[in-house]
Amino acid sequence: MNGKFIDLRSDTVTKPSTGMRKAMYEAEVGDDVYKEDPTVNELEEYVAGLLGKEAALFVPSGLMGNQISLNVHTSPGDEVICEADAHIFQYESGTPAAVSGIQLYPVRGENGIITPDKVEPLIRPTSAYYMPRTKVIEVENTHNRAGGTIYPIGIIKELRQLVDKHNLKFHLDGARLWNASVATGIAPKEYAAYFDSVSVCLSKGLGAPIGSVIAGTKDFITEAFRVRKAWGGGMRQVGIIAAAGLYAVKNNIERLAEDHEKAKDLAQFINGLDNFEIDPGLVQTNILIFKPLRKSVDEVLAQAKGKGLLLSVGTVGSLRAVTHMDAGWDEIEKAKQILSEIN
Ligand code: TLP
Repeated sequence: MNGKFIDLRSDTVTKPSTGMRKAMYEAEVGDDVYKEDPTVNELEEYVAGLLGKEAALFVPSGLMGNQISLNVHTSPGDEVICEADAHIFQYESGTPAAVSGIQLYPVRGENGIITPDKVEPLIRPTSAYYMPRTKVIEVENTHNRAGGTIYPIGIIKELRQLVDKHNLKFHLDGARLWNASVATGIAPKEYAAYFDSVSVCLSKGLGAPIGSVIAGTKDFITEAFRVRKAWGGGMRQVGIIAAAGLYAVKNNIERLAEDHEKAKDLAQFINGLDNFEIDPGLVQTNILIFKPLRKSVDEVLAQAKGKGLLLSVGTVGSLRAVTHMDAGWDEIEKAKQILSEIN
């Protein structure tokens, strides 16, 4: 809860729990620019293990995790294929172009999912020296703007075959990979096995105040470490926040199932109202995207806020609600009441 509000704008709004703060207080620290922070080292090893990768790197944000990964895989003038609603395309401030000198080639997927038949025609022929060079395919699991949809592992496998066929790299924006894993029972490392680099977040549903981790081969991480420093992301006694991340991955993954139940319950309720449109079948994890039928998005946001409920904007013309650990069942019941009063 954000003060008097029921805050469903995002799963980033959670506050560190008492247990998490205790872990932060007690964390052993050192200078991480020298790789001497034992808590950061432990977090990186732990997450590398969860993802079945050789090595990992703690970074301040999901954006930096994605953008360092893309930078390492490319040279200026190269191209990355992604879905049209991908976070790297919609919400990362044009960083691929501004910082790495690369361009994105977005392709519209179905509910955020792109399939090899849509992607392969976009891969530039290596003989076409006058075209950008395709270097990376990027996918997002779960897919934020599509409403937390889960990438079918079969499609990931097929995309990997395409990546190998064309000698590309495969990056996963796994900000909410934990949600996909809990919803399907497919282990994070099973998903991660298909990718050259994976970025996961600690500050979304897991409740840490800050931080993401990227993982890949030792060589990839060595280069990522260099880029992180070059971009001003070298951190010092940062074990104090890595401890929160470690606490989050050790304690808060399994409980995401409850957030998924809350989201499904809320989606069923919204589906029964005549002032909104939602496809409850698309609510597979903790994100709901729904359309107001009688009012504009801005009007609903304002009216809901006036009644104590914070929502955010989804895709064009739609609203977003995200369930998380700081909004329990009571808050979900109150949110339902407020939504039913919006007319
Ligand atoms: N998403 C935020 C906003 O930027 C929209 C949110 O509230 O959902 N990948 C994905 C799939 C994300 O959803 C986000 C954050 C990021 C990357 C970036 O993470 P941060 O905010 O840590 O840079």
